[in-house]
Amino acid sequence: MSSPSSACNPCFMGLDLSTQQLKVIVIDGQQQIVYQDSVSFENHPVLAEKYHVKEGYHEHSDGQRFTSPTLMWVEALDILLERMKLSQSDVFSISNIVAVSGSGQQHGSVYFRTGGQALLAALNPEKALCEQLSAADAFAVANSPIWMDSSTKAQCRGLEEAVGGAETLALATGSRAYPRFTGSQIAKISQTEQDAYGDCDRVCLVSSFLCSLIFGAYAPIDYSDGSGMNLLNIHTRRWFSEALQYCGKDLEQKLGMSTASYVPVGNISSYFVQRYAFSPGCQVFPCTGDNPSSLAGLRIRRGDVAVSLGSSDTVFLWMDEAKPGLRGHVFVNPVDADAYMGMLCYRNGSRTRELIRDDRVQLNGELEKYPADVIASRWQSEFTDHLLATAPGNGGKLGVYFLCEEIVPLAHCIKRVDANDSPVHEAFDKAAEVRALVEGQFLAKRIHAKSLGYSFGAERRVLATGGASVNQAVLQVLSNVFNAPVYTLDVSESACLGAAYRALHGYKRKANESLCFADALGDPPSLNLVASPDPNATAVYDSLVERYQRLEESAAREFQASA
Ligand code: XUL
Repeated sequence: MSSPSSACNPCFMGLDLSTQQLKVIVIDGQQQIVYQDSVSFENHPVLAEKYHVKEGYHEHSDGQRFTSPTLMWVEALDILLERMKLSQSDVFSISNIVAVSGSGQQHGSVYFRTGGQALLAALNPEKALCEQLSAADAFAVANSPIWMDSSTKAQCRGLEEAVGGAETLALATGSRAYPRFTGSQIAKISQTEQDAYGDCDRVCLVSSFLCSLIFGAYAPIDYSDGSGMNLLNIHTRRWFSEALQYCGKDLEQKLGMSTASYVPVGNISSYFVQRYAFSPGCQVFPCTGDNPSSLAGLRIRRGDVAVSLGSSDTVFLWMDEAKPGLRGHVFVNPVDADAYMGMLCYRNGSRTRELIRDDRVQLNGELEKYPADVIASRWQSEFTDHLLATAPGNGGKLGVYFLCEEIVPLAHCIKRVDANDSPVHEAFDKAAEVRALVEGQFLAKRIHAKSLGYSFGAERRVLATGGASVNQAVLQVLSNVFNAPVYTLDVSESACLGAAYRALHGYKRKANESLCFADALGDPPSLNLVASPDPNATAVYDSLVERYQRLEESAAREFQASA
């Protein structure tokens, strides 16, 4: 039952357990933010003293293992909620929160020791969560492997072989095997820490772990974050048994159920009701991964492409059909389980753009060190000048600029060709070099989006975010390459906000199960139309697609041959 006040002013809470911090956003029924806070794992004095993490994690001496102390995440939740309790005011009361959801860094895993379920159900509201879970030694693996971990290459090979090859795995689970994906991480623990694996009766994702704490019992893994494990068949939404068999004994029982991201899990744990005065009727909705939750936070709708132009570039695609392959990822869509979400992560983003602009084109080396603040101020003028001095299609000059090792595709080189596809070994002149880079990066996004199953319908929009989205000339190229209008939107903390939006959607679905996310949320926040496609330029890019693809393939083949 909701309290009378929550019935008048219902609020919706989103949590985000990210790599560096735990965040919270509470919105009211009009989607206005009424409360917001975060706890940094590295900088909060209590956490800093106890866990000694740098940027939220421990990097191990082999440079491949990356873990975070699981109890640190629990203690951060204690701190965040304690502060929230003390911050209540006329405009914000915890008792008004009627629904909660969350998001978590993708792929990371948490291992509850057998009996965790009973422990979560019997927590004493007089004591902090961390104190009780620590005293009970609740985790069979004390340090959770996180998404930065790359120590499982052998298990990735084993997993792909066990299911009949990389392509079979990708077709079923949405991605080929990646070291950070949870399947190979679980396999490594089941192979190398047999006692810990045997002692564990529930393997959670970071998202379902957060949800389990709030729910007070083991919570299901949602289909969308579950798609980042190499263990869920994204078409049937059932566990992919061939993969489970390779990754660990009795894994199906240890993973538990999976569910659509908007089906209620149940009411909030009585622990939070008694300790923080949450309403006993407050509903918990499945937590999902940070990238799926960002799709909700950006309110991407059917047919949209979101392009984040940050130090690395990320593309989210709303897709009705999935055609997963050896590049990129397909997840079940977090706001519509009958649809899909495509995701492409490029390592060469703004840093590479800036280095090319500044003639610092060496492979490796400077990329990581190059200071972001030097760069930002010169985004506008110099890039614009170079792009305006050259024409769409760049007179046939094309280039791939993988200054750091790229993942889509796996390649590490610079390659340029002239209009006859003859290799060019020296840099083009500065303006042509900048144009070749920008056009190539956007052609790559278009090509890889299509190969994941994205369909270029008439209604498509491109939503641009991130640092480089301030540059209109860059966005005009994006618009011409995608033959779609480009809008900018200014949403910060999209994953956390997305969790609050998803709580709101789930809550409203109670009255009408067919209510879709877009209808529950109403009109998206104001978008600014910044570029419309020019049909002449678009025709030029249509004619460049195959040539760019060949150039990229030759870079990928070269890399493979040298590996
Ligand atoms: C996505 C990925 C990262 C994490 C970061 O595949 O590994 O974006 O989700 O939190």
